[in-house]
Amino acid sequence: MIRVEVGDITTLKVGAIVNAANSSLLGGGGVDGAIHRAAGPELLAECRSIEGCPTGEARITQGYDLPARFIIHTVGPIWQGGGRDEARLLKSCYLASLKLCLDRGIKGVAFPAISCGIYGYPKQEAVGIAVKTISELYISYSLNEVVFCCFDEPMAELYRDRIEKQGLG
Ligand code: AR6
Repeated sequence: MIRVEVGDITTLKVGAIVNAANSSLLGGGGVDGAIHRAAGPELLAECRSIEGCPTGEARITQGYDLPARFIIHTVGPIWQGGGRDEARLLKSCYLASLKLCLDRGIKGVAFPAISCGIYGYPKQEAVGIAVKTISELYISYSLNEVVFCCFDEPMAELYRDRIEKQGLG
């Protein structure tokens, strides 16, 4: 099942929440900052041991003080006009996250709108990539539940529209 929720992703009790991180994996603003604050300092210690993550890839840590068991940290592309492979890299974030779910037996995952904040990806295009990639693949990656967690209602509306157009609503 795919659902859209409005709220703070750090409060969700799912197998894993996905973090829209930067390649240092050492924290930042936006959803990344919120996740580090809510998970506590042990998260930063584990992230330091990973030594970064390239754009389009993902790494997994424990969830520490979060209700979620795991955190999947993925690094979305910074929007640079569309000619720098941004679409492929954004899709790759979703694929890499799905793969980690499969490897760890995670059945429920929540995604934020990767790259749609500080990284400036046009929202409609990013939502299109997220919904298409996830809806086509989540069942084959053994997931039962995927949540698109949005911070605000207009963003949630973009997801709902897209899900409806895709015939999943
Ligand atoms: N729960 C759910 N969604 C959230 C939350 C939250 N607590 N907080 C923000 N959002 P962004 P990016 C939404 O900027 O564009 C960091 O500094 C937000 O409204 O967090 O991938 C990293 O360290 C937006 O729709 O991530 C990187 O340097 C979406 O999450 C950089 O930002 C993503 O916004 C990554 O930028």
